[in-house]
Amino acid sequence: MRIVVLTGAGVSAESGVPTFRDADGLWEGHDPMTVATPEAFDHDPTLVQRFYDERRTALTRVQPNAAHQALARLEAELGDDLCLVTQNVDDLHERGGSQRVHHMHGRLRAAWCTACDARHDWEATLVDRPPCPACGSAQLRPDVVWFGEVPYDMEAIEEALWACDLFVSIGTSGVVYPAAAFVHYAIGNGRQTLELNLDESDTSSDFHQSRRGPATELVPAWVDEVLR
Ligand code: BV8
Repeated sequence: MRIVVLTGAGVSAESGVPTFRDADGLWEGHDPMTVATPEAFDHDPTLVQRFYDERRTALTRVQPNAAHQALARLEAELGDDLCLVTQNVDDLHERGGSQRVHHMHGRLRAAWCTACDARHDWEATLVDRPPCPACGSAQLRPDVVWFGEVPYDMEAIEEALWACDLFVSIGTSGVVYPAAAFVHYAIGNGRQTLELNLDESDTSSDFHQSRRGPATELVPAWVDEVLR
C-alpha cells in the first residue's frame, strides 16, 4: 500500500514545540505577517531573525516523541511506499529515525544565503549577521518558506499524492495552503483519506475517516494496524 503522510505542528506538540493556533501557540505572541513574510524580513530583519533564533535554540531542549518514532518504524517497513511530508520546520522526524522527510516549509536548522543561493546546515543564531560560509556575504536568512513564498518539493509531493492509495493527515489545522488542499488532491484521485488530530480541523469533514486524540497515542496505534 502506498501511503502519503502529512504532519503539522500537532505531531510535535507533546515534545514541547509550540503549535501555531492553539491557546499557547506561536501566533498568540506574534502576528504571522510581521515575522513570517519576505516583506516583514525586509522591514525588520532583526525582529524576524530573533523569532527564528529563539525557535532554533529551543530545539536543543526538545526530543522526538512516540508519534515521530512510530512514523520512522513505518518508513523502515514500507520503504519507498511511504512518502512523509511535514509542514514543520523542526527536525524531530529525523531525530525520531525518519530518513526521508519532505520539509515543504523548510527547516529551522538551515540557513539560506540570498547572495549566492547556497544553503547550509545551521545550529547557531543569525541575528548577528554571520558571513555565508560559501561567499562571505552577510545575507543569510532562515531556510524556511514564508507566506507568499513557494513551498519546497511540490513536484515530488504532488506525484506521491497522485500515486498513493492512502493519504493520512496528522496534527494539522488545515488552514494553510497548499498543504490544506492535499486531502482534496487525494479525494479527487479517488484515494482513501484518514485524519489523526486532537481537535476538529478546518478540513475534518473532507476525510473518509477522522480520529480524535493525542498524536503519541493515535499514530503508534495506526502504524501497528498498518503493519499488522
Ligand atoms: C503559497 C514556515 C503559492 C515558517 C509556514 C487565501 C486562501 C487560500 C490561501 C491563501 C490565501 N491567501 C494567501 C494564501 C496562501 C497562504 C495561506 O495558506 N494563507 C492562509 C493563512 C490563508 N499560503 C502561502 O503563502 C504558501 N505559499 O501559497 O505559494 C503556491 C501554491 C501552490 C503551489 C505553489 C505555490 C506558503 C505557506 C507557508 C508559510 N510558512 N511555516 C514558520 O514555521 O515560521 S506555515 C506554518 O503554519 C506551518 O508550517 C503550518 O503550515 C501552519 C500551521 O499549521 P499547523 O501545523 O496545522 O499548526 P496549527 O497550530 O494551526 O494546528 C495544530 C493542529 O494540531 C490543530 O488542529 C490541533 O488540534 C492539533 N494538535 C494539537 N496538539 C495535538 C494535535 N494533534 C494531535 N496531537 C496533539 N498532541
